[in-house]
Amino acid sequence: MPFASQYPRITRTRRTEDLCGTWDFQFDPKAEGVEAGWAKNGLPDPIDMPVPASFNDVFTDKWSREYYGDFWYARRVFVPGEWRDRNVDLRFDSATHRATVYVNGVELASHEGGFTPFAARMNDAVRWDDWNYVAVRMNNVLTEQTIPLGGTATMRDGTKIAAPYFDFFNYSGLQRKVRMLATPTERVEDVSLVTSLDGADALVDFRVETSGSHQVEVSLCDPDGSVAASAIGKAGQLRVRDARLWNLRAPELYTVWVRVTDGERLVDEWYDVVGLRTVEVRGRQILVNGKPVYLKGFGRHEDSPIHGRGFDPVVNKRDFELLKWMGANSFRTSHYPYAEEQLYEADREGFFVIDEVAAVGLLRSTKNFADAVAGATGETIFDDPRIQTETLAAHLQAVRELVARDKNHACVCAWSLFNEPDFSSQAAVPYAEKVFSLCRELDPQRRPRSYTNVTRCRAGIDKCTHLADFMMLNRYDGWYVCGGPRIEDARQILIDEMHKWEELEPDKPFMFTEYGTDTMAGVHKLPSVMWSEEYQLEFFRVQHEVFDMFDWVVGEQPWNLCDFQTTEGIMRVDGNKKGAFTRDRQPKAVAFLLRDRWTQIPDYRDKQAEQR
Ligand code: BDP
Repeated sequence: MPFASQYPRITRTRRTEDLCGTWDFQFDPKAEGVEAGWAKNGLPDPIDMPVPASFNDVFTDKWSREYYGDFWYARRVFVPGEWRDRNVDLRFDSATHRATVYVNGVELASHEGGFTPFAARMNDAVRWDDWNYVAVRMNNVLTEQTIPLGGTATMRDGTKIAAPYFDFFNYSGLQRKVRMLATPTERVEDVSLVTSLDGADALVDFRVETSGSHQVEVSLCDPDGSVAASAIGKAGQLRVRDARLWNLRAPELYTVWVRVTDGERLVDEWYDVVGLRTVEVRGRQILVNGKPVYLKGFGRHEDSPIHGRGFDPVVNKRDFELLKWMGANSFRTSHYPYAEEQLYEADREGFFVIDEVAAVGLLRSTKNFADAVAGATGETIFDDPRIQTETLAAHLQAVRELVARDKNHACVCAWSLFNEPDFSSQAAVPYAEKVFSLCRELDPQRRPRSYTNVTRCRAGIDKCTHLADFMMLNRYDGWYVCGGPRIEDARQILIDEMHKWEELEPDKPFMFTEYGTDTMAGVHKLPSVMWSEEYQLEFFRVQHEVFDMFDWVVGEQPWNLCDFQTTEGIMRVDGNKKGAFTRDRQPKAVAFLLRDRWTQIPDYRDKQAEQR
């Protein structure tokens, strides 16, 4: 598989062609397309489908929205003859959840995993200076051996629908950009940058991989465009004097240029926009550039009406504006890697991103919406041998692709390697160790690693806390536990648990990565009841009072920024309603509460010093 984690750029040696727009589309419920020659002869009965978008919500019939199985995208692409001596690749920013790419009927590449990019090299199949037929066979079925995990429910007439092990709709399709790239055959393949600080200077260690042996030049331009440092060689160190650092909500950005040269001749050139900063966990604090931070923000989803999970720069922009209006400084990419453009935006806005791999659903429970799975058997999911082999392999590959794609982003300050895994059994430990150590090995910046701890694995039950560099808690005391009139019990349960954590993990910072209540915008009640805006306010006040009692709680990210679509069921009213904003991005009362609180809490905050 050609290397695809590098973000596509146009430079003196590289070209890109945008392939977004209208594609042909067809469902293939009998999985007959390959044998019937659809890849070569064309889709027999296609409809128009916009790319990028989830296919689901453009339809007006249920069968199409819920479609679960094989489906195809196709279009014609003109490939210029002057690209003959280049590598010409089709680059898919994502294809959910798996895809096989054909050009003129020739199978070129397959990819598994719906949230990371891949490329298909066209050269061997292409007709130069001519139109070429690109067909993509896709499939959106999830199993216990995929990341994320899911199952299948079969209806009486044999129709299959998704039974995801997670609480978001199984949106599918070509949900992000598709481009054709022309790059030199000898080219920059990979770049890794690691910043350390030396007084007012930044030291940037670099490592470059190329597909040849010509000389490599690396230079760093400051935010004004002047060269701040440069060096020759595939590895080395740049010293940036009086560096302008990337800080939380006060980012400065440099441009790194990587060139391959043959004497006077430029062989290849690629650039990236990067921020210089350090991030580490020290004692019970998370430090950016050596200063303790307090994280304020949300768990989010890539989700909006009609587009589903389709990349939408307008919705993304609105979300960043909402986050800034609230005084937030961070978010978690719950529960899958987000579009690369979102990370570049976070770099530019100075947000601390907890970058999550799509490992959600490693838990057998009805709360996890796993209709396909019987209730608690006493066995945990990690006791299953196929989880320990095939699922682990898929998980490790997802970590590889995530770290390769995102390792140079300044905004990516931590990795979330699981969402709410069932770490209650010892069998989880060797699995989790492998995931944690692979991430450490691959990340040149050695960022802090964690996972979100689920309520059923409260303090003392979870067997993997020793692996996390900091702890992330998802807690719903006051919603799933002791809701409504019992909210004071919920407060006490949470306080008791925090005291227990204090004893068990006295050296780690903690943050809350989920807490919230489903709230129907516009439902009001005095005194409050669950689902009303007043109850959401009451719940948040209680949570914040508890967080403020502990100086080692260094962040709060409620669930969720916005209401979002889920599968149907008795727990959800047209989706999950825990947003501080509605799905169309308008505030509930709690948005004002959070804004009042967060605009008072500085981004850099030494809570321990405050409470001494
Ligand atoms: C947690 C999950 C999240 C759900 C949330 C909820 O991490 O995906 O949407 O609970 O129940 O279990 O709202």
